[in-house]
Amino acid sequence: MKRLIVASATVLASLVSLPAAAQFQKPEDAIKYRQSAFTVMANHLGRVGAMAQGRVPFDAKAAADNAAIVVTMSKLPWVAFGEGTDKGMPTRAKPEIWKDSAKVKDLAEKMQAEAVKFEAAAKSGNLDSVKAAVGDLGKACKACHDDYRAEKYSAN
Ligand code: ASC
Repeated sequence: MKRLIVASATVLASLVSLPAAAQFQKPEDAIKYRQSAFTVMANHLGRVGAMAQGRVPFDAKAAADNAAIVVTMSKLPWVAFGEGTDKGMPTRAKPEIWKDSAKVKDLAEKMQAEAVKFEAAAKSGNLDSVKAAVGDLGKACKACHDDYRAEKYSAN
């Protein structure tokens, strides 16, 4: 039993020390992962966006819960943009992402910072602050989409 625990711990240690890119066995896995993270993030931002637009009643607790999910998701996609993940399955990621990596990193960090502010606004329970923060976060999303997201999915 003890040996099994030691062996398991060794396997775990090697897993967590692997470079991030190695968490994906093939480009398709990375693309699927980042698309999934963006999808979940957009879904939970959208729920609060609907409140900000008055399409659904403002629920401060739900807004704060959704915002916390947005913050968590906002951290996840970036590791899945490693070299060689420009193709492997249909993607809207433009090739420029891998040429302008410093610019993309900056946009990604700005978006994450806006997500943190958005969560703070949601926690405040003030609808006007939430409206402003949803707008700012949406702009940070768009800043990257404008230059780095294609209109159409690639063929593969
Ligand atoms: C969203 C969402 C996006 C961004 C973008 C901002 O809610 O799903 O992709 O905001 O539309 O312009």
